[in-house]
Amino acid sequence: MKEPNKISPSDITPASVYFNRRTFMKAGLVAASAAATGLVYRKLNHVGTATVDTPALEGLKTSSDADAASGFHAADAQTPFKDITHYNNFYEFSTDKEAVADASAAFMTQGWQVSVEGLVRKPRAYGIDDLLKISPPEERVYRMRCVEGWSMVIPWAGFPLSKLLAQVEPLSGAKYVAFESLLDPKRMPGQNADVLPWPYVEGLRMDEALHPLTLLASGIYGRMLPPQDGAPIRLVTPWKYGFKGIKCIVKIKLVADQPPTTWSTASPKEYGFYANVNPTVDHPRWSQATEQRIGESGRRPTLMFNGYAEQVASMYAGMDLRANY
Ligand SMILES: Nc1nc2c(c(=O)[nH]1)N[C@H]1C(S)=C(S)[C@@H](COP(=O)(O)O)O[C@H]1N2
Ligand SMILES: [Mo]
Repeated sequence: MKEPNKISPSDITPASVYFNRRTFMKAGLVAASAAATGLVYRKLNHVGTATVDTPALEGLKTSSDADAASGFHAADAQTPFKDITHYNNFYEFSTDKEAVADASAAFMTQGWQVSVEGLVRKPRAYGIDDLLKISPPEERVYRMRCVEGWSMVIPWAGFPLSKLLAQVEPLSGAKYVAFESLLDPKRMPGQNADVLPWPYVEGLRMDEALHPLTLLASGIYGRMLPPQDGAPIRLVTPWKYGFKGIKCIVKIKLVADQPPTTWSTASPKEYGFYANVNPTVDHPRWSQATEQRIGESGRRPTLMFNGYAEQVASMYAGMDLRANY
């Protein structure tokens, strides 16, 4: 999903290629697949060089089938930890999904602060430890559908954004929540390239921000988030395309007007503010009707609101979802 005129085929690995390579590896056909294309050979040498070893989260409240009705626990098979942490979109580090893990491995989050400000009664700069103490981590197993047409099932750990917003007490004029990622080109080398405007920014309407599915995530698979997945804190909105899930958040601002978002600024005809998963509204350059679930062969149908219609559809009643893509 790079800006159209900046796409370089050499640094993109389509999900199908990635999947096929993993299959080849499992089948012991590494040499055969490597011989087939130079691209695959180059990539193969890269896979698995980064280690991921973050501390376990304390006091995690695990989810179960009983949480399925609320959407908190998808029954789908969970994507392996290895794939969640080695197939990443995180342009601050690299536009090559498989290079992000290595490129971000040394990223430090000590002393992290998140400023919560704007139209609130009690603005506050939270140290990350205080922020995480707002509520014990809860496991949420969510489907994640990237706008590019691949998907995963991720066991996140985090707490509802609504709990943080309750602490700062929104004023009645607050209609949207604007999020901002860290801006620090020294620590995020991808920010030295103008592939996107920096810092990465995102936004939600207030009712979306307060929805119980909306998570501030600090972990996956019961461990603290590794850098490539957005440490120390990132947003997760499972009924929206993955790019809404802004990583490495440093600012949360409550505002009156719809805030700018990175992808809709970079390519407004292709990416909108809402970004609700919708199999009937195609991307201008590809269909959104189906998706490649990482680890599966073949494509599966994409579900309206990514399968969360029961929980979220009422928020968009009467809205033209084709105009508000
Ligand atoms: N700051 C920031 N957040 C980001 C991105 C990014 O490039 N920078 N990429 C987005 C996209 S396109 C996706 S699909 C998800 C990927 O999250 P994951 O790598 O943890 O699976 O992160 C989103 N959040
Ligand atoms: Mo994405």
